[in-house]
Amino acid sequence: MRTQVAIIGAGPAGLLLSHLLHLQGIESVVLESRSREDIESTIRAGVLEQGTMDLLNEAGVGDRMRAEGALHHGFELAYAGRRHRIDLRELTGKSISVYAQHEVIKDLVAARVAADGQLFFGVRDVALHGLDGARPSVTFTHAGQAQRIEADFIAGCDGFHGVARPAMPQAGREDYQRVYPFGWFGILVEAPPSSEELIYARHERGFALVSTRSPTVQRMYFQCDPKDSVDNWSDDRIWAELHARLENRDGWRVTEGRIFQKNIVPMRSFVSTPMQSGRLFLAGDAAHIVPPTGAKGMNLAVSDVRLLAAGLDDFYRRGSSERLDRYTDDALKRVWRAEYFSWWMTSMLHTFADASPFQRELQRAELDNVVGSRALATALAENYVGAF
Ligand code: RFL
Ligand code: PHB
Repeated sequence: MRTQVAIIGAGPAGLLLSHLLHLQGIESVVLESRSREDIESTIRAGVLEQGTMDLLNEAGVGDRMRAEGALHHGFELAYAGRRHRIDLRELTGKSISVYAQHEVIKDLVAARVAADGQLFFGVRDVALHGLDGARPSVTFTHAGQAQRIEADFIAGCDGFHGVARPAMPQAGREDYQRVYPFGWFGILVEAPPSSEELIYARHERGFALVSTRSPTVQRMYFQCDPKDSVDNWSDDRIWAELHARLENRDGWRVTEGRIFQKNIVPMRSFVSTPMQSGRLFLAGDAAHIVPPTGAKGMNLAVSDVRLLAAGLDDFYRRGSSERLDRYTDDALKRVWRAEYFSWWMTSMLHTFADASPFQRELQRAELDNVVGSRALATALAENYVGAF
């Protein structure tokens, strides 16, 4: 088989790249180890920045997002019994949308299928070859058959645990990492929204987040031990913990409902550089991870592939590799700002078991500063909507 760009991974990065390339008249093949049903039902991110919405709209895959996603013009920071609104629209002129990542995946898969795009699901044994030459290739197994794709370029969009990053030549690589001593316990609940906007709450017992998915399904998270097991958490224990962490002076309470999914996610910050080597380019979680507190992961995957698609367009249309050569530098500017913001939000809102009383007071003072200073609230809002 022969194509222009072989794409490994059908997450937001791989699928959107394939779709953008198609709009530019560039051929690609997407290889995904999971099934279509699996990628279309895995619950992950929920918050889309305005720039992500704009790109999905421009690329013609925003119809369902506009109809079913919920536009949010602000969110709340809750601590010490009080809720404080961060008015995103007033502070930045921009808003965000809450639209589940697996819905974005469904829209992108539908667009690729409608355009007769080549997608292979359930592939095994993906291996990369010839990365230094002008003719790299990928071998894999599909439906029991050994296959080989020759390509001009390979895009590693296969997430944090994929094969593309480990295939990079090791000389000159630099990885940056921080693993947090906590995780997030996530639940999906059958209930109406408890609040019109997302609530990020800091409490002595730990962080909690009230988010949403639809008028009938809600998404909530609370800080937990990353080694804990969902089996230790009965529904009653979960609700007691959420009520405790969301306690407040105005009598507001989170609305309970049937919990139909529980999971625990670890938290890390990670950046692997450079994001390219020869004809191999990494995009999204394959190159970097942020803790979810800043809601940046999927948005970064989208901004990486926007740059990569533009670089490939220049290469094929004008024969210029200048933009491709700059890909790592261009992508990392945004990546590091998002890394900083995600670390900041995480540090400000979670409890750290080893924090001294002094550090705990500083954390509260920092929140007082953010909600009390228009300048700091604006900086927070600009980062949250991705206005950089
Ligand atoms: P993905 O989505 O992990 O997709 C990679 C795909 O590659 C496949 N794959 C392989 N395929 C072939 N061969 C191999 N050897 C392969 N190895 C892996 C995988 O099966 C998969 O389908 O990476 P991508 O495209 O870079 O997208 C990144 C985002 O998924 C991620 O950053 C976000 O989900 C992070 N995130 C959030 N991001 C936001 O922008 N806003 C949010 O509100 C938000 N909330 C979250 C989040 C992530 C969370 N979890 C579960 C970590 C909330 C949570 C709880
Ligand atoms: C979500 O709805 O899944 C969500 C929202 C905001 C975050 C992270 C996750 O910061």
